[in-house]
Amino acid sequence: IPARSRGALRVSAVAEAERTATSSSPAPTGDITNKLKYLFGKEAAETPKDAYHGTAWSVRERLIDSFDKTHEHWKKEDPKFIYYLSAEFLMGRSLTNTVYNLGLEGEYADALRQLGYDMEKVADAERDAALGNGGLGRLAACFLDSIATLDLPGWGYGIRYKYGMFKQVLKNGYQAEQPDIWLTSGNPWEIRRDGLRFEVGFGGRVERKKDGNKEVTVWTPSEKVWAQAYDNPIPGFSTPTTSNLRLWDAQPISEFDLGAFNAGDYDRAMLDRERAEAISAVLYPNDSTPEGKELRLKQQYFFVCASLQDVLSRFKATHGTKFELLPDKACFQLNDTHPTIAVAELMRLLVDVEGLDWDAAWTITTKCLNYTNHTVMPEALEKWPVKVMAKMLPRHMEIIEVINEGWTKWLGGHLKELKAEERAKRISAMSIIHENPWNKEEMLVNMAYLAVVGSSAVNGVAAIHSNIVKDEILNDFYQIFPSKFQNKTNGVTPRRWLAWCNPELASLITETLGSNEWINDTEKLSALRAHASDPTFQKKWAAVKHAKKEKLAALIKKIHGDSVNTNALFDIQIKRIHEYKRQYLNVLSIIWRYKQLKKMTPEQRKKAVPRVCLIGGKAASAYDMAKRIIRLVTAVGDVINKDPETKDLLSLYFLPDYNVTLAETIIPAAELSQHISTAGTEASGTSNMKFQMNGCLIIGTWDGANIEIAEETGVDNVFVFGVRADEINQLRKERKNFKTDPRWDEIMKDIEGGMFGDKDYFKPLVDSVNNMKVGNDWFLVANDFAAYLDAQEEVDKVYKDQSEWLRRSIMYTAGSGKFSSDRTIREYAEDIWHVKPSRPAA
Ligand code: 8GP
Repeated sequence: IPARSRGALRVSAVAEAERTATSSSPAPTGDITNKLKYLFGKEAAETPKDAYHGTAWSVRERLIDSFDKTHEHWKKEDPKFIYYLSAEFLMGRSLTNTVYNLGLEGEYADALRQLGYDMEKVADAERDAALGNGGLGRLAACFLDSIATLDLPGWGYGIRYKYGMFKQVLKNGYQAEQPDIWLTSGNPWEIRRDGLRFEVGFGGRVERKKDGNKEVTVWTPSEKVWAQAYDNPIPGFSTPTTSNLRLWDAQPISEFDLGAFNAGDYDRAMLDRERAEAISAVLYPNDSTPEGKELRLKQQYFFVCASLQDVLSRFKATHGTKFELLPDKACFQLNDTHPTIAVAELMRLLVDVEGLDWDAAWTITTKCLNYTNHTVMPEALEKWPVKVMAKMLPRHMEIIEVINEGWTKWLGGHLKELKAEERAKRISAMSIIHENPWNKEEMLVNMAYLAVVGSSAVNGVAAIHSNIVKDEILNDFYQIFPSKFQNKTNGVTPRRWLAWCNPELASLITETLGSNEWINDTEKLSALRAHASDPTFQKKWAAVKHAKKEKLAALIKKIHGDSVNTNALFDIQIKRIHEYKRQYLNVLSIIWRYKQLKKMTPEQRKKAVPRVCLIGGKAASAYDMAKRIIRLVTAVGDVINKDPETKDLLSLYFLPDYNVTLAETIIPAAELSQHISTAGTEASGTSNMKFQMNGCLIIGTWDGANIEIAEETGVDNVFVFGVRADEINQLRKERKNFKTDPRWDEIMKDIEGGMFGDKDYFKPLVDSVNNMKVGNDWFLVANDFAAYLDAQEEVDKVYKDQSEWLRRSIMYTAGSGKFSSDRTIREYAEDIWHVKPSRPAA
């Protein structure tokens, strides 16, 4: 990070000097070497990894000071708190983000320089905290950054997975998964809270007992574990506030069975520990497909139970048993259905443990909880078999039954105007407990329905998605409670996703706008519009993009050993691999482009726009079709990249192990990014916002947040193509009469004929979009193919006019103000949480 950019990024040199002067912390150089000596037994930083460890443990202390001050302040003020309950937090790396957010970058960069290191190299030694799969988990991480930056009293709660998101490697072009062992060298960004732990039970029996003349319910679990708290301080930017992400680690109640050990039964001696630790061992590596595993339900209950006990115990310490005050002091956001068992758990804690009557507890519970839906994929709307729930959480199953009885009874009254038959149909359609449509023997608990009934507010994550939630997915409920339903369009933190990952562009923006206030007030970026057509500014803008492309090219060289043409258009699609996201469509168009280039004369080739196409993303380990798509990308790349005639004009690389850190290098370098899901399937998308902030043009469908991005950027600046969401149902019905494009037929024949090898392996892929008996092209790849090729042609045309391309690029950044997660969080705080900022003294 050049000194110039650092200067331009600073909040203000004076503020930083004041911070350093008032800080009791030792000078960083000495502190870094001290940490190395006393924590790692090293006399000096011999490697970047050593330098990382020394720096991180030193920065950690500054973070803890800020954390303590914030929490003392909040304890004194006792404001209402928001608790963000999420099974996933995709945090990425912490060092750079922490030093920048705390305004310590100058101090630590200087200290490292004195030790002979460069901050960027040192930061590279950190492993990603990858406790999430994709969009939903990364959104949670952005939200924490904004909650802290906006001084909102709030925490995240989740699971401290021992193994995070798997590491993806390519073996002969196929995805292979390796465990992500991220904690082996210790984690300087967490604090184990000794003694702060809660018991969590599973299984067992439920009994009614007499307590005086009152009947009480007693649940005696057959298995118990400790949930041990680990705090991960979350620094806000340009504020003294440091918030918290509290993660729970599962530990055995009894350390070790010495009796069994002495009797020679070593396996049994360790059994409890193993069983307990399994709960927080692995993040389920699924995006949009729930594993019907008991362990997953166990994980969900585990972190929800510990989090609610934790919040209630803090509440009681201040307010005793005045639980009617709870909704004024705490609210919980359920990040998708994963934490929905909170509805039943809060009822259990209030009724069984605290002795409240049912109705009072229900009023409190529904006031405290809110639910966000993140996907329309039906397979991801969790439903647990009643049998599984009753076995693992018998008391919760009873509570859900009582909730459902009350709910369906209330519904009967509410719908009394309807004819009996119609009423019964509606009630049955909205029952939280219902038959499995594919197996009439099995009853299911519908977690989304439970979340809606148990919450005050329900929201989708982009305007179109919130409408789909209202009009389709939860339409029955919307008709009953229209005012419960809201939209909260997603956002991303402009700190990590523009200022810190692209300091060169950030400096140029700061220089142009005259201050760096845009970092916390992204609406200010709109002033860049006035410069969009200025050739001098465009030149500077282009120079930054080119430098970032060089950096990405160096990474491609490191991974694949190839040098790519950095004057080519960098065309990128990075996201989880899924049929609905249609990486397949992208590859097909690359094949078509290749075939066209092959047919051209050398003269014609001179006029072609060169492209470097990059695709990255993980496929869920059990998602066979997604894995075939990855193989198709690598197979096509193998052919194209080796062709001396065209390789400077077209190359295709798969970037393995796509994660937060890789995104921080890829996004600033991108010129065109692809968001080409079948309309109506991508709830929002958030990488589209990151690309937009970094001045990357978008080719996309009229889907998710693409729509709002286009509105803010100017629809004419975006390459929009394809069928619209409201046409999808009809098109699916008419699919068998669809006449495919001749170019499509040609490519399909090429793949089937083995042009890229592996033809048997690709057969199911070809069938899935062509063979009515097999696949029916559910995601309408064939329908959008021709329109997509047209849009790609338009991309080439505009790219040839660099001044127009750069104008658009600047307009993207200028239009990205809306997509700061600060805006999103402000909306949640005002419309749903009713939580107000409370900033500690500096
Ligand atoms: C994602 C959506 O697919 C994406 O469009 C959206 O931007 C993001 O959430 C944040 O709102 N959904 C998920 O990541 C998701 O549903 N994951 C769970 C199934 C694991």
